Amino acid sequence: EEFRERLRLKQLAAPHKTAMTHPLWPEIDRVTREQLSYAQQDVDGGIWQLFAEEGEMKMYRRELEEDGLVVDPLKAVHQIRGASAHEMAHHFWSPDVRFEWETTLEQVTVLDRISEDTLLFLQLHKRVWPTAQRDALFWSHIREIPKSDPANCDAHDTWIVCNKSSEHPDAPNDGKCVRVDLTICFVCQTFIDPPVAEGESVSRDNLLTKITYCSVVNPGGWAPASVLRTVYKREYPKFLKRFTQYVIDKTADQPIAF
Ligand code: 6CM
Repeated sequence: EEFRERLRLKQLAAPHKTAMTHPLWPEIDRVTREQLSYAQQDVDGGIWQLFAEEGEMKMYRRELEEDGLVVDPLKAVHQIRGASAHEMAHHFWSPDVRFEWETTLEQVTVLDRISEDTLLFLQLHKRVWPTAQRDALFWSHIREIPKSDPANCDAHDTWIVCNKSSEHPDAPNDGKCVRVDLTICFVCQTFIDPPVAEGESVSRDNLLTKITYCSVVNPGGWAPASVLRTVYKREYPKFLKRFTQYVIDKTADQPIAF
């Protein structure tokens, strides 16, 4: 009796510090690794079509339809100065600041805290005329890639946020809203550039962060291809520019968080 009580208390007092003991963990771990390797593949293979370019930011897509719905995979690369990979990834992941940069949202609910680094989100997005309103239910996991991992290459550090559609009994897909199916990753690597001399400290002027953003979104129900492609073409560049500038401004006078 006492053992059971202690065990329960232990589970309550020390919930998953990492997501490793959660039933979703095998999927979270597998998809995050897959997305990291997908993000690191070159875009110069000929299958990617450049559709937006501004400064260092380049956005590519592949036209793809499934059952008549546009699911165009998107891959964007960008480079910014003045903020670290961890700062970029943290602000992309954290629900606390989402409304400060995300403009397509009406409502965000954190349905579950799977662990310190993994949340389950329900997001209600703005309606895009003339289609039905969409929502998205997904887990969102943030992690640093160990320095020893070959995926780090010559970077100072590497961080990833991976978002993947999921399910939860509190928000069944009951048809009241059209639910999108998404797989999204946001990968950032800090480079110390220009390098600092031995014994000198790194300032924000030495931070060069490379960003890769990949997304595949199935709209989940009828939506005219031309409307979707027009919205994506406008909204994705807007998102990446706005988001990166937001983090640069927000962190400018703070100590660097690696
Ligand atoms: O990745 C982005 N945002 C993350 C945090 O919100 C998260 C979001 C995924 C949503 C994926 C798109 C769902 C499509 C719903 C309809 C779009 C409405 C546009 C309304 C325009 C007024 O991963 C950035 C997502 C940037 C989307 C363009």
